[in-house]
Amino acid sequence: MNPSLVAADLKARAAELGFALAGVCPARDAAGYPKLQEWLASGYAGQMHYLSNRAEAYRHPRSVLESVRSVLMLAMPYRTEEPKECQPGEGRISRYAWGPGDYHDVIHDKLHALADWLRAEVSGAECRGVVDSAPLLEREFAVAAGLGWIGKNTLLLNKPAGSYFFLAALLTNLDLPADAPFATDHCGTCRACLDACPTQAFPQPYVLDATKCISYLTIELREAIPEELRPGLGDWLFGCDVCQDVCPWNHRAPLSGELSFQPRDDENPVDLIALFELDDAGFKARFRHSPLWRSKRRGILRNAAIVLGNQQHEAAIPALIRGLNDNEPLIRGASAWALGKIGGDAARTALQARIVVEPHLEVKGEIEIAIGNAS
Ligand code: B12
Ligand code: SF4
Ligand code: SF4
Repeated sequence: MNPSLVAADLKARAAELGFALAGVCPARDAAGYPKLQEWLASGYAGQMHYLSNRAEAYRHPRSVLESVRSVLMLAMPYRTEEPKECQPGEGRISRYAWGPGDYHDVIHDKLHALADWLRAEVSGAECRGVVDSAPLLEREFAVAAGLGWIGKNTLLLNKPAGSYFFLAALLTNLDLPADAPFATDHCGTCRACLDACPTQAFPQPYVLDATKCISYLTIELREAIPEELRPGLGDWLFGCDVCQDVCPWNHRAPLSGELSFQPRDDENPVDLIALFELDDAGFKARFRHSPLWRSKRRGILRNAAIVLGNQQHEAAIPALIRGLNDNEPLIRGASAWALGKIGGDAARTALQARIVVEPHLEVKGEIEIAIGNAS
């Protein structure tokens, strides 16, 4: 086995599978580990306990593959159509999530193909492909493998490719020749992402307080979204692309031809009122294979109610009254808030009727406030 040839062939295979960037770095301690600890200690991870529960595992990629010697870092672009402007009653899904397939599934299939090829090519080769969910600081290893730099918005950026790509890694026990780490930062004096963030989620450049990030609020948070952050959600139903949309390096980012990443007809943008017609079975049928499944029906309808409240969309009142009578307290609370924002007789009457039978204390409180707002 000639390691240089194996690395070159591996990268060529990765390119055929749709990975636009590929680079190798040695498996070593994560230099960003102390920063990760600092970040967790600051409370910036909020309820993402899966990060702190296995913090120790982030120290070295051997916790992902015991025999690891090299890490092949990969990037797969997902930019497709441009987002259409939302009309009242419509909401936005982040570009990475609006397609018919979940990127974890799409990329795992490709990583399996790459791993099968490597095992067949080199006897004794061990490997494991990961995307997103393993304890690996993917952006840091991507910098080490020469893929780009971490921008002030904390995402990995590459001059020609921008940042609309997923990162993935193939860990192997082979000693492959390493690429040169990316040593420069091309953000310069720009601060477009920091200034544009609707919820001011960056306490300083290169640091994100996830508890304020719309992506966290709409996808990861299982509870009510803090009231002071709700207006910042604007039209965002799931995820947020603002700090990437404004980044100058994304203006010429390449397009992806991957069918699973093209927006579904009804998801650029989404009809929010129609979402309130979906019961559990209807929600499952529509979203089971989409990234939106992660938020479950209760999270998506919570978000939809907040967007409708932000839009003060009167035609949404019947849908929100449905939400006010839903089985899920989270949906009832958000719908009450939205009705309060829209206000008027119909909204107030519905809120007053609901408070009489509302069993949940927290939601009762939300309804009382909403009645005050609606008056
Ligand atoms: C948890 C998580 C989130 C959280 C927290 C995000 C975050 N920035 O950490 C939330 C839910 C908010 C989130 C949102 C999004 N995410 Co996310 N997320 C992750 C995940 C699973 C772990 C990230 C992590 O470990 N964070 C921990 C902290 C410590 O990282 P950090 O703040 O960036 O700190 C590092 C450096 O910035 C630096 N550092 C820290 N402090 C300081 C201070 C100074 C002064 C300096 C110089 C450096 C520095 O050191 C740290 C360690 O390396 C990764 C996948 C993975 N396994 O890596 C995907 C990942 C980062 N997410 C991704 C994406 C696409 C998104 C969204 C764009 C989705 C969307 N459209 O809604 C948004 C973008 C929001 C944003 N601006 O970051 C992609 C990013 C691809 C890319 N081009 O970079 C990843 C890599 C997933 C993937 N496999 O493709 N995500
Ligand atoms: S994803 Fe949106 S909310 Fe999160 S940091 Fe970027 S601009 Fe701010
Ligand atoms: S918007 Fe500007 S500061 Fe932010 S990541 Fe892009 S280049 Fe860097």
